[in-house]
Amino acid sequence: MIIEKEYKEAILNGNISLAESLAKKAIDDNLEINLVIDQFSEAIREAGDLFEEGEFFLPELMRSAEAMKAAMAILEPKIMESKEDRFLGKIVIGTIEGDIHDIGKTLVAAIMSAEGFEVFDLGADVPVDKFIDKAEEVGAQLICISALLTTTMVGQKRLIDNLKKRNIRDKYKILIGGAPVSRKWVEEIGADGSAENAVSAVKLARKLLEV
Ligand code: B12
Repeated sequence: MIIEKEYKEAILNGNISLAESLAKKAIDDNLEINLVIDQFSEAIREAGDLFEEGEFFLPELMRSAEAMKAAMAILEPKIMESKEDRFLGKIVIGTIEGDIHDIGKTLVAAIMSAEGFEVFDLGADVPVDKFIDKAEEVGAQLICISALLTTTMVGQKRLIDNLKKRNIRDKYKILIGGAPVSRKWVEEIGADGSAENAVSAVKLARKLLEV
């Protein structure tokens, strides 16, 4: 995907006001919100690549993330404006313990909610059992676990193992996601699926729950 220069500039320079004005302009110009989010997402991934290559240090990555979050704060209410007037089921979502990456998870939650799911967003750094307890409490059908670090994705496995120990694995569909998640990992831990972006996550959720 080609990232438009301005989006790249806003995120890579951690320019919050430029990121905000691009988001506002996108809304004013009636651009397709998902495509705008894709632009910002690609730009932040590029920041991640620069960090990995040692071109960016943590403070720069953090500034990029702040610019991304500022843009998302403007775009997310727009997603909710198109909220469907229907109830498709209940979803518990969060980022796994030890992991504070919440931009992608929040996006998945917003799009699920706009589609008509009731979403219980537990935030980031969520202990495994908190997902399960919440799902039991609200009678959810789907548990969505985000992990962005290779060191925290083991929590996705632990959650499924704990469901099995409590003899309630079959009560829920489990979707996992985040940059390090592969098809192989989905199979290895016995999750029901994964999606590489929020729009495919919603499609898969509807397919799995047959709603
Ligand atoms: C932004 C960012 C940060 C921000 C996070 C801000 C925040 N509040 O979220 C800050 C600067 C704080 C940060 C910190 C760290 N980060 Co960081 N970070 C990133 C970065 C650049 C982008 C992540 C992001 O927001 N992407 C944009 C969103 C829209 O995309 P997404 O998260 O992938 O989500 C989409 C899909 O994955 C999917 N999805 C996501 N969740 C789910 C869940 C389900 C159920 C489903 C179905 C789908 C789904 O849908 C989403 C929407 O389309 C990534 C690079 C990358 N390639 O991912 C590195 C990255 C994840 N970080 C990395 C690292 C190492 C760290 C730190 C450990 C650095 C450090 N030394 O301290 C810390 C971790 C702290 C912690 N304990 O969590 C590494 C991880 C390497 C690894 N293999 O584990 C990466 C890959 C960078 C790199 N290339 O080195 N980070």
